[in-house]
Amino acid sequence: MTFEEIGEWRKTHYTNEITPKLVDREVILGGWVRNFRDLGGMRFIILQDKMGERQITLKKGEVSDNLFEKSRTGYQYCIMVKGRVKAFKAAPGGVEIIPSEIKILNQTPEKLPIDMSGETISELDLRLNHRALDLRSKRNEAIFKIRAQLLKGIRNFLFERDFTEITTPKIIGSATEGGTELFPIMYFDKEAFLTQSAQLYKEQLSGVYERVFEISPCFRAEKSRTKRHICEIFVLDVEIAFSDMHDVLKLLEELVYYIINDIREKQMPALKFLNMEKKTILPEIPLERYKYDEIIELLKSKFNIDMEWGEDISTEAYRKLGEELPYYYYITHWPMSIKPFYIMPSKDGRYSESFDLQMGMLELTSGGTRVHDKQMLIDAIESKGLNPKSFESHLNAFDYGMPPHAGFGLGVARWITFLCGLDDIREAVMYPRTPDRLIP
Ligand code: AMO
Repeated sequence: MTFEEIGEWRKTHYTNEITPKLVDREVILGGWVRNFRDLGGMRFIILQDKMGERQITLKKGEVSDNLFEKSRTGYQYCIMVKGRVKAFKAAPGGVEIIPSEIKILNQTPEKLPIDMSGETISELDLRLNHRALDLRSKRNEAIFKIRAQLLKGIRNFLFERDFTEITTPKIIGSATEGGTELFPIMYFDKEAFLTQSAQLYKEQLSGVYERVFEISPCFRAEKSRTKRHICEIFVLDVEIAFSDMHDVLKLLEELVYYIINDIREKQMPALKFLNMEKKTILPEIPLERYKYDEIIELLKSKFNIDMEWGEDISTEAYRKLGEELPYYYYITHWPMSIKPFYIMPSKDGRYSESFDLQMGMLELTSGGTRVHDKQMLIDAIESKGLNPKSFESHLNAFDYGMPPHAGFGLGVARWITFLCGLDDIREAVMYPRTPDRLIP
């Protein structure tokens, strides 16, 4: 088989644009063979592209023998088709294309490494090994349409509210927050790190642009092999000057509402494909707010789980919470002892002006009011056993009129996992990074 060149051919439309309005028009489509059916005198190719699919119909005698022969294509062949649009109610989009020419641009082996027929879902690791192919499945089309809508919706929502999109360095000279393990890298002849969070930069920039956000990768060197953890995460970071945690709680619940509404309005077919149209529904806002102490009491009274005050909530306890509160809710006022140095203590210094946004058992977001007083920040850094010297350049920003500010960080893949009803966070990322996966 020789592979054909595209030559002068250019796509005139995406598949979704081929509607009954175009009947009798000649069009050129390009994409991949999702399915090929041979009924003897009739052959059907389902051609997919990034926007959807359409049926190419060949009837023996109606198309040339040559073309009829050439149409014998395998799963995921890359082809272009020139043909006329014909109305046909039973086909996708209510149309079919009667081809006059087909170009086979690339072939595939007879047996693909994963199921692309849509009849079964191959095992996730196998799919991830062949991700560029796997991403062409209908399931992934739905997941990543929802993800794209979510990212677009976040930007629209925040731009409408006067936020400035910032970009901050991902290569850093010293630890951002302490706590989480960092990935060291070589920066010429010096050691540097991949950033774990945009935290310090977004705080500094809230002192310039007042309302800022960034959607960017952060790197977590945790060897957590769970269905909720990955090593390269994509985080929506938001920071707002002249505000405190309560303003942020309000903004975040409005964002959650806006995004779910937007996805339901614009991506209902994708939600339906994933069987999520009755599960990914609008939350009632304001969301319920529980204090850390109330959660501890609830765990004790309902599930007889004894937690030491000041402990983080265990996975098992979160699981129970997810049964009791299977929706979006906030947990606020965490013990200061388990919060990072930049979080503002409450009036009762054992607590902090901090919160998590939960979806059932899953933590989607953490955030809070920040310390904006330099000396207080230095003391907090020391009290966490860190050295203020490593934060010198950050601390400098606090000499020049740093406003009170508050913000949050939201894990995009965690949210997609929930919105799409996925079992494993790796499905929500095009090329996930985990302790065991660096390729592809
Ligand atoms: P935190 O460390 O809680 O907060 O991260 C923010 C959100 O990112 C997601 N997340 C993860 N998702 C998948 N795999 C992981 N390993 C992982 N780690 C975190 C979670 C989490 O809620 N600087 C603060 C935010 C702030 O205060 O503004 C921070 O990074 O959804």
